[in-house]
Amino acid sequence: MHIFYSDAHRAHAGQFEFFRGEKVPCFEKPERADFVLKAVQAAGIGPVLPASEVSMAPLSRVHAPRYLAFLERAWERWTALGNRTDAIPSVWPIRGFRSDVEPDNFQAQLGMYSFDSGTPFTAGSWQAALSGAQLALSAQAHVAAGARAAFSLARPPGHHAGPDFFGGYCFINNAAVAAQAAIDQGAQRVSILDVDYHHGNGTQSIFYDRADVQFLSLHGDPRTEYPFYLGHADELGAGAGLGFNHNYPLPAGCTNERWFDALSQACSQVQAYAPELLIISLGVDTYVGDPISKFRLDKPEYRRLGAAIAALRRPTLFILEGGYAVAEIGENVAAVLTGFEHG
Ligand code: OKP
Ligand code: ZN
Repeated sequence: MHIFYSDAHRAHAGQFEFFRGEKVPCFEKPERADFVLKAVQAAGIGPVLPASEVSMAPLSRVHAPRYLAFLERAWERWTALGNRTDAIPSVWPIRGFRSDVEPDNFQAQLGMYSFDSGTPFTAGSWQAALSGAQLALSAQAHVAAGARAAFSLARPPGHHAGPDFFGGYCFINNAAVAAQAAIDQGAQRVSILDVDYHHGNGTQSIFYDRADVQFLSLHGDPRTEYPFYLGHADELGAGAGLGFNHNYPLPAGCTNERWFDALSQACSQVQAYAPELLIISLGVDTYVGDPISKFRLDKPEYRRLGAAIAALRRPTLFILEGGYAVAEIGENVAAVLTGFEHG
């Protein structure tokens, strides 16, 4: 399958994040993409192509225009205030505050458009995120033109980014943008299957009241795992979207068989929905060696995952999300794609 890739991701390189009150190096770093690129090339997955000329219109159909406008200008405004470090939010309008009035203060706006302090906004964050969306759209266009599958290899990831907020290392929801593009081109049903360790709260929020995009996520139980405030099994969708949202929260320590049991439940739902396009939010932070996650999937399971996805027999778009065991994420991503190609 074709791999869509650009070096533009390198421009997003946070200086640090907070971990239990300490400044630690960012887990979501450029080397992640380097290892994935090297591994998919070594595995002979397919040609590596740059982004094609695609309409970016789907962006403002999944994200609020004022949110995108804020991100586009954020670095320039932040540095004009005399700052040299990454911009990190420190105040948020939670319950009881107003969200209809946008404050003028930059830090207050940064808080309005985010949900955590772990997602540094840097000099190149907007350009890198935009490039990731363009790669996802290029991969979508390739599948729409008849390819069985494509892989968008980009960072930062996207599945925590919602209609008007960033967080969880994500700014633009690449999977949602690609799904919207397919819908805009005439598709009636798109499924997004999120296998990242963390719940795809942004994707869920974007499509929660819609029947044209089915969302399914296997993830660490939000009672104990980030992003904590969404991802429970009783979140089934709302209004026209009721019945099209499926969460599979799993306990810390979850091993191969339990995870694959949940996957097969999700796959049955995909089969029943019969989507014209299947998008995989491909995070490999379910790996036993991942430094920030608590599932225990072993290496051979990634090939098995690829084969299970292939068995759904749908045009398939793989979008890179998380995975922080830097040396192994490449091998595990390549194993999923290999399992798919041979499945
Ligand atoms: C992004 B993706 C680690 C705390 C967790 C946020 C995790 C975001 C994961 N210091 N911080 O879903 O892989
Ligand atoms: Zn994750």
